[in-house]
Amino acid sequence: MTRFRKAILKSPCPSIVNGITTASLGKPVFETALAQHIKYRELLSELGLEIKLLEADDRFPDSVFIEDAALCTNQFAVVSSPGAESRRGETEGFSQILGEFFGTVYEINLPGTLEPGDVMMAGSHFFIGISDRTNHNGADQLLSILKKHGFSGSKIELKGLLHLKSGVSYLEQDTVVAAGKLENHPAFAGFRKIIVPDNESYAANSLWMNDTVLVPEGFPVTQERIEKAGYTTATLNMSEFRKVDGGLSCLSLRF
Ligand code: CIR
Repeated sequence: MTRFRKAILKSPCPSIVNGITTASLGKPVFETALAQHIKYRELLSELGLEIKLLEADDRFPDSVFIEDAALCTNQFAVVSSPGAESRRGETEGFSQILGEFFGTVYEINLPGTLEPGDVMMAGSHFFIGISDRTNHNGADQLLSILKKHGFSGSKIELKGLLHLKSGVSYLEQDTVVAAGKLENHPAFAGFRKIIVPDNESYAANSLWMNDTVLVPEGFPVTQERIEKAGYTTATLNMSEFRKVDGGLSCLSLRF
């Protein structure tokens, strides 16, 4: 089973109010986002992770969603190639930052795009969503890196989802929590499934963190189903990040 020891986070910046969004929940309040980010960081520390916190970068409204800038595995890291134009510069300096932790750091290069919100690691297999942000070229670059390290991967075409992990998350123990069309997707046929009701679809982005599953606050049915499946849960208020389409996994790189 995967166990995480470290996480890299990036503080939210005041320009988060201009983050890309499809939600109609209003603009995030920066101070509240900051307070929620601190709670997230404290919870990860309580769960035993050593945290490296990167400074906020107001040039990039979505840069708090650091998950999309890199993919970290137990053997290597990959600097991503964001598909959203306004996010392209977010990966600047990441080879060096990741080099502090990893002996091998790869890069995905244009015209390939890959946002790791589209990458779901399930043991030694990586599911890669093909979305508006991740194209086949980017996914193929990642697949060949994975192969070199003895990992496998497969692509999943997405419709109507920002990222793969907006609709499904791997909770270890051969279990996924899934919403909407992904519930019955053949790619997940072999997994135990925890189904997210339609009105709680945001909670499909729940996050396995060693012995605890983080669930966004306010999604009681999903939380109860995750607990019934045998997990301990903890909740975090994600209201401000949700306003700009961000979920729990987006706020950290874990390894
Ligand atoms: C975006 O649209 O790129 C951001 N507003 C939200 C990114 C969410 N990231 C993720 O799911 N990994």
